[in-house]
Amino acid sequence: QPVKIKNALISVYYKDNLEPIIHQLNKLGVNIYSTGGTEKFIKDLGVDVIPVEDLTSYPSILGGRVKTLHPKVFGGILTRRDHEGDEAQIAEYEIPEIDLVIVDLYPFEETVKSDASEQDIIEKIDIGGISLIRAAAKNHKDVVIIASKDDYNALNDLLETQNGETTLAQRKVFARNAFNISSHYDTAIFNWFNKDEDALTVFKKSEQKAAVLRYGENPHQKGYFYGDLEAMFEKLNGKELSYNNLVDVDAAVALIDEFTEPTFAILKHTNACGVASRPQLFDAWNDALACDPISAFGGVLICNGEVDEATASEINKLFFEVLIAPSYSEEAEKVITSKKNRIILKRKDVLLPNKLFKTLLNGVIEQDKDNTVEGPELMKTVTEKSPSQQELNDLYFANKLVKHTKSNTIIFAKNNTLIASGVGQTSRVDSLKQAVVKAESFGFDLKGAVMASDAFFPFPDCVELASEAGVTAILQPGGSIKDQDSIDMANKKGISMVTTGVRHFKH
Ligand code: 93A
Repeated sequence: QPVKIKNALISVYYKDNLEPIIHQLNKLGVNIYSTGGTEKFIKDLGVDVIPVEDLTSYPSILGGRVKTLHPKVFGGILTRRDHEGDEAQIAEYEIPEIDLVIVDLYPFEETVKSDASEQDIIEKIDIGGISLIRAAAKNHKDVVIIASKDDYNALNDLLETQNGETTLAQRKVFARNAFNISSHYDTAIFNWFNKDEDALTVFKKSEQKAAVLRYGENPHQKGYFYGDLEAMFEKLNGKELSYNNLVDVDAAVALIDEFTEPTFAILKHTNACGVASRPQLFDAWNDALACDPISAFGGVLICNGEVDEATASEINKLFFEVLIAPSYSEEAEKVITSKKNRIILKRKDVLLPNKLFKTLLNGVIEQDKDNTVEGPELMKTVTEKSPSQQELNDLYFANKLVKHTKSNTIIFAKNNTLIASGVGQTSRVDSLKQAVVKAESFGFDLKGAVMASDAFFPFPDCVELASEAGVTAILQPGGSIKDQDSIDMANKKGISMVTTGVRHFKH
């Protein structure tokens, strides 16, 4: 149904482009109600305007915080024109029906961008204006809402061509635009409140004991830990664990728990740069370190058995960040706690959660931990040649490492020792090349080494390069449409390959 505009309420922050509309409304004989600055602007154009204070019988109070928030204003906007009860009340309280509302909100986003003070920003949270927009848009059946300058031209055209009348379809489009404006406006306010730390964090902090970390991943980022470190570790020595320490300690714990035989691992940035399993931890330490003594500098060290004095003395020669072990002999503890900054943790036996969470976009993703690692019984030989018992053992060892190393991952192992790895490269063949270069630079002979890959080979190039480097057995999940090409290459090179059917991405 066409509605003819009789009464308008105009309250705009920026007055530009409003003039032609005022003249049109004036020509159509529309009564104009308006707020302080807007009222003055209209009066200065020589057009009659009624101050909203005359309607409400209240002045603008609290420095302008309350100027249109009044039943005489909102009653006039929200009243249902064909509703008996509404009509009776409107008449009883002498409320004029307002059928056009024009608002330009306080410029909140602009104020935030201008580096204003917090108080100035808060003052720019529009209350009355946003309420006018919501009310008029809700009642678009009878009311035209213009909530932004973008709709001025459309309104002007309608006033000119339709003699002050609008159709329901037109009013509905204006209402839709209005809610676009109001939702965007509230999102901007939310984003400003949310900029330092999200509300959830504040809530959690009051509920749980959160450890305030020195900083996050970098010194300009704040960091917190929610959890109970004391339940997991007894700290024998050293400074507070940093954000990055915690991330590495988490990776170290997950890795070492793959092993039952005495094992030492050295991690940097969550990836292992040295791992060895030996009957004696002393040997495991020395052989783990030999894998890449350069990367080991400043690393996180972990083992799964008691550290004795001889091992502690060896470890003590290295500069490291954190050492984690289930126990230390009395003499070992004395040796290893002699330097004040090194963090020495005694790990307690606690069950860890089986879920992983990560924030991303505007939410959180959750997944189960990767809880499987395929041993020899789950490896399927796909080549003419089968791996030897030693190779099977080494493939198992390498598969454990693959699972805990950032994709794309290539692991070279020999005699229960990590020889070299290629980590986090964007192509698998680059990871492989990185591993070959690393192995060679630390003097390892890859002859007889095994190779494990976290995901399938899309092309036979990895198999070819590995065999040329000396690798004699390969483990991969399989599942590429070109698996056969890689198998053919292994056969051609006279080496063995097993598939596990299980991929171990870690992104
Ligand atoms: O402070 S408010 O939230 N309180 C109100 O009651 C109110 N009514 C309109 N701000 C309010 N407005 C806003 O005032 C409008 O959204 C517009 O941005 C501005 C226009 O003020 P003036 O006409 O005095 O320049």
